[in-house]
Amino acid sequence: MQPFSLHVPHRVFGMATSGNCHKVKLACDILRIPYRWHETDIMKGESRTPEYLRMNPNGRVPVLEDDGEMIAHAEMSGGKAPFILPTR
Ligand SMILES: N[C@@H](CCC(=O)N[C@@H](CS)C(=O)NCC(=O)O)C(=O)O
Repeated sequence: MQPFSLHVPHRVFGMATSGNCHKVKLACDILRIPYRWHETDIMKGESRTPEYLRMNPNGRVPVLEDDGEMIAHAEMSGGKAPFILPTR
């Protein structure tokens, strides 16, 4: 796994009320990873649009874009660094 770039602004697609998304936000804030938050309302189907599914075929939030690579399934445990797996 490559380390995150701290120079390019990453994009995070997430829903503010989602705990899974909050974990990514928290990890970025703690690790000072620069990002722009893109609010994505799963209740309105915004994670199931063709455009979104091209970014993340599993149709779920959160997704973090790292230098053009779309990364999903963010998990963080016990205050340790997040485990982030590529979508493909
Ligand atoms: N293991 C994934 C789970 C992601 C997940 O379940 N996201 C939910 C919101 S918390 C979601 O997008 N649900 C919408 C759907 O399944 O259509 C992660 O930790 O990122």
